Amino acid sequence: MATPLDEKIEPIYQEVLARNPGEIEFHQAVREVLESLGPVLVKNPEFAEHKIIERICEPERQIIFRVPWVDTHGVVQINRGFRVEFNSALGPYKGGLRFHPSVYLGIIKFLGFEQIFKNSLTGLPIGGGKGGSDFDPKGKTDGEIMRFCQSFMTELYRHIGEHTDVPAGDIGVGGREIGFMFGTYKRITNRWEAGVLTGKGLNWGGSLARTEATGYGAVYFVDEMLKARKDNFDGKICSVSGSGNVSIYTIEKIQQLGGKVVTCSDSNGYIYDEKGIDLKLVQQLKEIERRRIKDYVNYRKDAKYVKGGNIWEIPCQVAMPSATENEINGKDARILVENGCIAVGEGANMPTTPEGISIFQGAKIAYGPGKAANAGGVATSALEMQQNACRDSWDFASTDQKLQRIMQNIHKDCFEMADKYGDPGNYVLGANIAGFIKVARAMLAMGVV
Ligand code: NDP
Ligand code: 2IT
Repeated sequence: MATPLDEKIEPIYQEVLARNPGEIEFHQAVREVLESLGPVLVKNPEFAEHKIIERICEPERQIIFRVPWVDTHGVVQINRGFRVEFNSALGPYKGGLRFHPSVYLGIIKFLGFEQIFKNSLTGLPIGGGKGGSDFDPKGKTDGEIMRFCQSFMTELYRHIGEHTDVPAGDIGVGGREIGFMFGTYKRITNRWEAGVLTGKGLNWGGSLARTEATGYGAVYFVDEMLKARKDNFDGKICSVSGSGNVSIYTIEKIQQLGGKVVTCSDSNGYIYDEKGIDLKLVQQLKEIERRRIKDYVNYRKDAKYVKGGNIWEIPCQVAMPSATENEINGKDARILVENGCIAVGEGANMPTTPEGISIFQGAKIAYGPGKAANAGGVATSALEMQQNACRDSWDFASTDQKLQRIMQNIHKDCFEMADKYGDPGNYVLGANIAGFIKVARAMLAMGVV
């Protein structure tokens, strides 16, 4: 039931499949963008002539390296590290690092590919890249995390830099890991180069509001989608998945805007708290004590923990998937729509399968794809780079205000582009085309490089 590709684009997609065998998440991300680009080639034949799509689908550089480290028991462990520098037409490669056992090249390439268009949508001068490792941080001591990060950076340092490639966090990488990696970079290079990493600590070059930015930004985006339908968050029952960085600040902002969040989760199960999630408790368990979400019910007796289970069966009006890719499939999307869901905003990257997306679109609910809805994180990373470049630090309120304005602009660009291309309200089309055109024009201007 996939949307057919334009006849000029189908062979490009076939070539991507043939050149990148087995990388199913990368194929999925590429296909979703290519499905939107047919009409763009009609209006801009020069993009086809200069093979812009073919070039955009091929990373500029892919780095894979060994990461050896020694665990608490003195045993040598070996992981694999990745950095895919996908596209630098708009600025230095920019994108997070993911530490999760599921990481392989196909995951990093899907994330890097999405990042190109997301970063373009922010309107800030950042190219697209992504990296990470199949290292599993769960159950590791602080010492093990530090030794892993040091080994990882011992190779990565030679590929990054404030004008070259600027990593940040993603799943499994937060402030603690960025600190260990920055320390190693500083030691090896003998440079206090703040702009080489974002998501830094607040007293050593980090930006206020970066921690909150992805979640806050995703809620600002959904708020804009609701406003476009003369609606708002007030009194809405909301479902959020995950209980990490993005989920926590998504919950916080929804609550500030008057919505009621009744779920959160981790990879083992979900919490249903009909009275509304107690965010302070989630923060205590996850940010401070690094425990599992099931412990929530030890402190909130009316809440339920469902092991395994399907979080999307809980009725809600707004769903914000904020854990990982492909967490909402066609069946889940159907259940959400049947239960009265009117808006979906993706805090995670590619959390909805192609079938799920077509169900949301068929039902004409407001569906905000990740590359638009979760762009607030990387946008605020770019604001962190701006502060680093002028050795300044801005207050929370003004940084948050810039974030809000950026999300409003992204919404406007996607909305207007969908209108212009004849499918009003289709944020997938709007985001893909608006993100693509900026990169394509820059690539054209720079010649065949
Ligand atoms: P965290 O590591 O802070 O939290 C991840 C959360 O998602 C945890 O609750 C985790 O549960 C759950 N999760 C991770 N992998 C899986 C899986 N395979 N199945 C089920 N649950 C899973 O990561 P973030 O909050 O930073 O990232 C969440 C999503 O947001 C990702 O898709 C990321 O790419 C995206 N994103 C993040 C940005 C950022 O600034 N951090 C910016 C834009 C997008 P468990 O502990 O059990 O693994
Ligand atoms: O997916 C993402 O946009 C991120 N993980 C944030 C990247 C960044 O550079 O802040």
